Amino acid sequence: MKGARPLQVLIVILLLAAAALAGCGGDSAALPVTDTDEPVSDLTLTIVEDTYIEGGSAEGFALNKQVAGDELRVEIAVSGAVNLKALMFELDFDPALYDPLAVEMTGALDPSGGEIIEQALALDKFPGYLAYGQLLPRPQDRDGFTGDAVLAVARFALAPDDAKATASVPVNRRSQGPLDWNSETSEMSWYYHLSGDFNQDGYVSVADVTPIGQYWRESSGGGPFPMSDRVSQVDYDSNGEINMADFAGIVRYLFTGVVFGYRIYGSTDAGDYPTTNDGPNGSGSVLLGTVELDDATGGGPDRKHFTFTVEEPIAGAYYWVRLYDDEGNEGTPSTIAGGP
Ligand SMILES: [Ca+2]
Ligand SMILES: [Ca+2]
Repeated sequence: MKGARPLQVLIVILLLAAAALAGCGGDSAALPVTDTDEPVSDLTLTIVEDTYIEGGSAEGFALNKQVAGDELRVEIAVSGAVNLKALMFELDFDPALYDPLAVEMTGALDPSGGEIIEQALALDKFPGYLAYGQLLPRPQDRDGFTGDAVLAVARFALAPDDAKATASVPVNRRSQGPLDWNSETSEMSWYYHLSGDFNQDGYVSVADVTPIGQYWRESSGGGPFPMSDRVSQVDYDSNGEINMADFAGIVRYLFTGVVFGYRIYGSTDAGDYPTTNDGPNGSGSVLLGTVELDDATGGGPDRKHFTFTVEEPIAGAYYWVRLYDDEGNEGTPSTIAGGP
């Protein structure tokens, strides 16, 4: 169903698709479909790789679209699923035509009626883009869905919006981490801090829903998790438990990142440390080197960790590191370390 075809042709196709799904376990109720002269342009569905977490697979995914009054209803259907434990997708659409209202799961992913984690991401600052994830809690410990079903329904108002924004390096306070300086070895070290980037790939996206599911309901037993443990990165609000509240990190910082790594700065004057998270380094600061995200130790079950050795340290100098992106923009600095 590509291009702006006459709507009546489209509706016939949609009804056929809905009928086929109804016989295959899809449980979504049919909405009354009304004629309209509004053009219906395509939505582009991208299935995110984490859909296939823990051995899940599927033959295919399809969008089934219906226009009902001034609302567009889009079913996301899977066919030939085997042991499927998640559905994560991105939808790109023309924001001049569609304004997202909601995405709702059908419950089909768990036929036993158990809990399903879900999160929809459609933000005013990123028009034309919607991301959504649902997954079974702790997918590593259980079986998934097998068969054909409608897994989610997205609803859009037929309404205008603005242009899509681009990704940016983090400049938020929550992305600030502590920097350690060892004056004996002239080595600095720090843990990865990019708020919302729970899978530590340098970018906040719908795939960051997955670690929440993997650590679902995990508790520290009191207080924050140890910073060396990856779960501390997933615990957005640092309350020592992984739950719904931690989705806020993805919602708040969606598209933050595209991070290359860290730039390492030094100065003999503490006044060169940036005064704001997006502010410049002082004129006396020196770029000592860079560390790429891929240079980290850790990853997997551990929080990413970085080290940098200063070749010719100056006694009493101050140090800090900053994330930077592919355009050279610099983000939130670490805390300042060193000094007399
Ligand atoms: Ca990420
Ligand atoms: Ca938490």
